Amino acid sequence: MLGEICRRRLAEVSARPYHFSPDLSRPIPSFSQALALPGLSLIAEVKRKSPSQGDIAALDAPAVARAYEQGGARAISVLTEPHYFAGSEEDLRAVRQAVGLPLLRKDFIVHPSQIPEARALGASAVLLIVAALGELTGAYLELSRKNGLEALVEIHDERELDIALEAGASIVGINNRDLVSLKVNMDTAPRLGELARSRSFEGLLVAESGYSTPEEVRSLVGRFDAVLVGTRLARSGNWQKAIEA
Ligand code: IGP
Repeated sequence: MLGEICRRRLAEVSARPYHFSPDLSRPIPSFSQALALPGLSLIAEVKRKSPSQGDIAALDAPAVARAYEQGGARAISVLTEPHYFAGSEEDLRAVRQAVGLPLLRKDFIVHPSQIPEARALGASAVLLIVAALGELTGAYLELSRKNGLEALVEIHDERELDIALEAGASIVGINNRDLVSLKVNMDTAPRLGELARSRSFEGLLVAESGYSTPEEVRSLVGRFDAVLVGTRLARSGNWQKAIEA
């Protein structure tokens, strides 16, 4: 699945003009500071559909983001991939205008232009997927920093953890979902989180995908700095109540 999504995204991105010069003097809220606050931080995701779930909810991105913010989320993830996730660059821009929280551009970053573009649209951070970028992860991380962005470096196995650490990632996301097979294994995040700490990783750890019950989320307290939740919140309709639970 991942290869198919990335190929399509690269074709789309490279077919349009790509000269972005974000105004780096315009301040943006810090993603890492929001994640480092005491307790487990919630990154709430604006997600309309996905390859594994199909249609999730027909969301008005800025309205949902506002509800997430009022419910206590500390950062918001906005999917900008159009075909498989029904997101858009416009969603990111609209959410930036609607809330004060730091925003993560959630996309398949496969072309350098997507980085300055993310900053110009108001993101504080970008997702870098090691399964997609491989040994280029470090170069994309550097490009992100040059464009005033932080990066959530996503891994889902030991080999990818090695690449993320080697690249100098300071925020590591562990995805319970394997993006190639789309299968979820909820042991992945705790297992690799522990492994990262045992290799003296001192940065921020984010657990990603498949969290739906309060118990599952609570099991992360003390082990992770943040959790990324999409489907469960998007489906709930009452976002505030879902976040409080
Ligand atoms: C959210 P969930 O199971 O709560 O909807 O998952 C998030 O982890 C998921 O959307 C995600 C994702 C990704 C989507 C994690 N990594 C990479 C697209 C690309």
